[in-house]
Amino acid sequence: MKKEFLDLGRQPIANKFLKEDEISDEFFFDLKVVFDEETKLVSLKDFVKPELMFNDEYAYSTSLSTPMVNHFKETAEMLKMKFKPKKVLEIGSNDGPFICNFPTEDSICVEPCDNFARVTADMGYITSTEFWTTDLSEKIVSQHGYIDLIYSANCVCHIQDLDDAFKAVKNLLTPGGIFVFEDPSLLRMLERGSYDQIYDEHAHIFSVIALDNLLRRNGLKIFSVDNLSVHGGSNRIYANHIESSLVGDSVRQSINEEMVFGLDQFETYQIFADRVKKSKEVLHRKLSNLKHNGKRIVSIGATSKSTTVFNYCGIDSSLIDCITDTTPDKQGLLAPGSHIPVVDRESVNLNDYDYAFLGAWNFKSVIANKESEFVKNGGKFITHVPEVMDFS
Ligand code: JHZ
Repeated sequence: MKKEFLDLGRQPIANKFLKEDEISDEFFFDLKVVFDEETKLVSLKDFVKPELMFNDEYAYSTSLSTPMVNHFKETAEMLKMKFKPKKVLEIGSNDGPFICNFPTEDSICVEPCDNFARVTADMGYITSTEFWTTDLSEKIVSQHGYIDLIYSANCVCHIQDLDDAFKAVKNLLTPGGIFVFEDPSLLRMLERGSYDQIYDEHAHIFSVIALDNLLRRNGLKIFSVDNLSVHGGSNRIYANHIESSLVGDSVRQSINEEMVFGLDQFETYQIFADRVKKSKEVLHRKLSNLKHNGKRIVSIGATSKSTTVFNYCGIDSSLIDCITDTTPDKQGLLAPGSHIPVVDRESVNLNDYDYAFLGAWNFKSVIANKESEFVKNGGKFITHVPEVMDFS
């Protein structure tokens, strides 16, 4: 049975930045979150049609983020060294920062956002633009054979039908093959109060407990877990066929840590929901008071996460003048739902502002280093993670 614990209100497509004339047709849905008593999986109550989110206008380009490019290079090198894969497939390859570390002739990309699929196809990789399903995995087996490393980052949690997705992996893996995927950690989200990990694309936020249940019922099992710091705390899961005997200590440790926190109990989520409601009130009050006292506020990073925060907390351009973002495809457009203008960082003098809200709080230290001049001149950052606060 699925039990609802959190209502984040009416929300738009988190990565659909708008032109002025698109405002009147903007799509909104109810962002509610449920806990499944049987599998312990946390998911959105109502999913958004994948085509509305993942299409040829998808704005999030991984290659524009230097820390993430480095992360994927290191990950690829580590996997090559440890597992020596001959054939690799990536689910949700975006613009290729992971797959570019593997030879074109032995690697396959799956990427339904056409704008990014074209990038990896131009790099020479076979790229399917279909969503990841058992049908697609059967086609790949018949055309290209079995795969010994299936990798995916920040994409499995986007897949609504996980049973089908995991069956598709099972179909395609060689008997000794491995499935490695990383997504935001539910435990870190609950610890940090980072409810903004929840938005349309994140159909689920994973605990290791829930993944173990779901993978096992589809003939796979987890043999190792790495806790990562990226994206505000993620888990990298290593899975293989259920028949293989290996299960490392990291799996038991992660599950144990989650059990101690209570991730298998509905009450834990009710406590989290109360914290989220309080965070909303405090953030709105803080920004309103600052504005009332004549302070100017900018936001840094037009993230999917900030779409959730701004729409849930009722923050718009009456409180925040603009959002700076390094992604050219977001600049000159309006942020989803809040309609706060997104501008190039270079077009803004941060010294004109008193406060900068961290939409990309996961890059807090990178941004604080880059913007040390702003702090020297008396500027302060605001974040809502783990609590609403300002700092310099
Ligand atoms: P970032 C995306 O979420 C979407 P988002 C997706 N659904 C997902 O799962 C996660 O990633 C993993 C900008 N920026 O990485 C660049 C600056 O402007 O937190 C990006 O637009 N200045 C696939 O959108 C954004 O902030 C800077 O100095 O929440 C960061 O987005 C830096 C460092 C970034 O992901």
